[in-house]
Amino acid sequence: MAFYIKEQQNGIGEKFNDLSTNDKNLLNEYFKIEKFYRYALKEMQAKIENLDNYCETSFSHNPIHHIESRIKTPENIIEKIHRRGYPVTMNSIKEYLYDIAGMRVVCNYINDIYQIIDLLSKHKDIQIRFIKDYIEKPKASGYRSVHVICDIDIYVVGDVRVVPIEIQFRTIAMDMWASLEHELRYKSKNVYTEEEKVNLKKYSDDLYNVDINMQKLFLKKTEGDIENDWLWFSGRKMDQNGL
Ligand code: 0O2
Repeated sequence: MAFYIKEQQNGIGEKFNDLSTNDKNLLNEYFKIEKFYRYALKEMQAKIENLDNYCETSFSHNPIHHIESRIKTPENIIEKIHRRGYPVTMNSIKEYLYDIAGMRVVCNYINDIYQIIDLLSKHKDIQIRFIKDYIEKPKASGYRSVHVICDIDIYVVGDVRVVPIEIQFRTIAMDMWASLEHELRYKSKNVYTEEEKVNLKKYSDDLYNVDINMQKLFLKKTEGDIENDWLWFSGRKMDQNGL
């Protein structure tokens, strides 16, 4: 079977030798549209960077610390389709896999996360499908982030493509915990005792308390300054902790 030529040139074609013919056919089809996920990530990154720059020039505050992005690997696409029991078809990729294009936006303060989400939701070429708020309701592991699953319109030579993206919003502290825990436990086969699980969750809770206290300090120190306008910019009303 003629496997996708770019993959062969990159020397990773062999990685797929163990896949069934159905899986290989699906990946061949998927590779034809993979570029749209990359375009979507670039467009989204530009939008979020522009928002950050606007906030810097208008309010002397950068809500965003840094941005990372990735395209889900072909192996993980196939793995997720099988794990979820979806038919091995392009339709499953288009209808059910929202996280092929994945972006991580690491913010300075918790409040920045919600402000940026509110501002993004006002873009006419972005449609939010749903939000999973793991800050309001952390996972049992202690994982905290807000996942925004949205569609972005991509204009390609006279055509409009609607491409889904999963954006994970977190603070620096949440990112620190999630990155280490991702290696240590989430994606590892290591076995954890109850005590170790409780400790990992406690470290996440401790970091959350630091986030809240840093947020309070930021609010106190910018009270009455022009920077404080940032807190009301998207029209979001916050409680006295700035959340
Ligand atoms: P990676 O390597 O980060 O890309 P599913 O995607 O099927 O696993 P679901 O319900 O669609 O699950 O998504 P969920 O659980 O809302 O979010 C999945 C993503 O959130 C993961 O992506 C992780 O990035 C992150 N995540 C969720 N739970 C945890 C956790 O307990 N610890 C850490 N460190 N990260 C978590 P991927 O694709 O599984 O992995």
